[in-house]
Amino acid sequence: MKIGIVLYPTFGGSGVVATELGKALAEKGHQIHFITYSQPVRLSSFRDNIFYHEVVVSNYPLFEFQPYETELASKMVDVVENEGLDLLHVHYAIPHASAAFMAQQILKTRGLEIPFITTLHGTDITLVGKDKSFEPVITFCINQSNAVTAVSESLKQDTYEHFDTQRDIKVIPNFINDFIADPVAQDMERRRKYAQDDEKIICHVSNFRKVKRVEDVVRIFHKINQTVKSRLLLIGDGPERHNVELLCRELGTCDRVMTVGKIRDAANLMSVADLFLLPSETESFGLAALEAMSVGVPVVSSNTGGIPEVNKEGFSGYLSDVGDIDDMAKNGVRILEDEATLNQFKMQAKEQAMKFSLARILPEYEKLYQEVKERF
Ligand code: GMT
Repeated sequence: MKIGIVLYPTFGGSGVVATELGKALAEKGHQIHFITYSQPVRLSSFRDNIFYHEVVVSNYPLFEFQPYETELASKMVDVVENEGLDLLHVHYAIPHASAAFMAQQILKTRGLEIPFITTLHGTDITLVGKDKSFEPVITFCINQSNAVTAVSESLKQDTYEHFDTQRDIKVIPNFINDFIADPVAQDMERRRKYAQDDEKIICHVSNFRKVKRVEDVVRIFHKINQTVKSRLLLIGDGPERHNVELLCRELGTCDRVMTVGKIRDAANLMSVADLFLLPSETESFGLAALEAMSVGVPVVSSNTGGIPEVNKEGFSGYLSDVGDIDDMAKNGVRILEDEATLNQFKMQAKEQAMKFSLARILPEYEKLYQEVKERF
């Protein structure tokens, strides 16, 4: 099939999933056309069957706000017409689904019919979606999409709760392509760049937004470090970084905390870690936790949103109430305290992640594409 994928090209989970999905589909022989405003971060090199169409927004002085949605819809029309696409798959409701709807209507007037599938990723429903000013557009987009998917059962329920829709929402979880071969064996030389042999490495990856509660990460680490000598590896960047650095200074932990900023291949670096922390306020899925598990890193997380569908209590890690720093620290120590327990959790983390392997999830998308195409 010829598929147009519309996404946010950034480090965020929705962009990562959309890009990895496109790459995997291209490898299976589908022709993939990414449509977005800059090259997706996970699309680093040229590959067969992959095309990238950049949406350029004009900077006309009249526009106080640049009309991205209009430019995006126009680009979709252009790509569908000239590349002969079979369907559009948009990741994130706004403005991608609304632009897809507009493109679909424009194409109809030109004698072309194309279905679009919307994948809901979370913040479009749980955070942005709760902002009532977006509600009419999101409800409309959900109802007008030719198929809707959500990345977790929890997100599906949230969608029904916040929006006036009865339509069928198919849950297709996020996935992982690469798994570490042996979760227990660590590259000691590489590990020594971050910690001494008698120290554990605790890790967190996010966009450092409020919702991630990165200050909780620092506090949990600080408590664990009082029992188990460890280092904290922070990957990513965002609005809370400064506050996090201030907190490290206040707690006197700066010399044990490394903030490496945004990196393309976080999972590769995460493989040096022994524990991943994800204490988020809300999380529709928690792709970062799944990535950690895929490289054999157990997870201590909050029990909110879709996280319990990914992180299994007492198996791949532990879950606590949002903000319960003491419980999370206690669970971290439980995992890290002795080598046998840690190694068992590492193996189990990988085992749990394998339930979300690309090989399992990709056919679900392909089946949906076929169904939508036939139905349309
Ligand atoms: O977490 C973010 O702030 C980024 C956001 C995004 O839109 O990329 O992530 C959301 O989608 C990811 C991929 O499906 C999920 O793994 C994240 O849980 C979800 N974030 C939230 O729900 C806060």
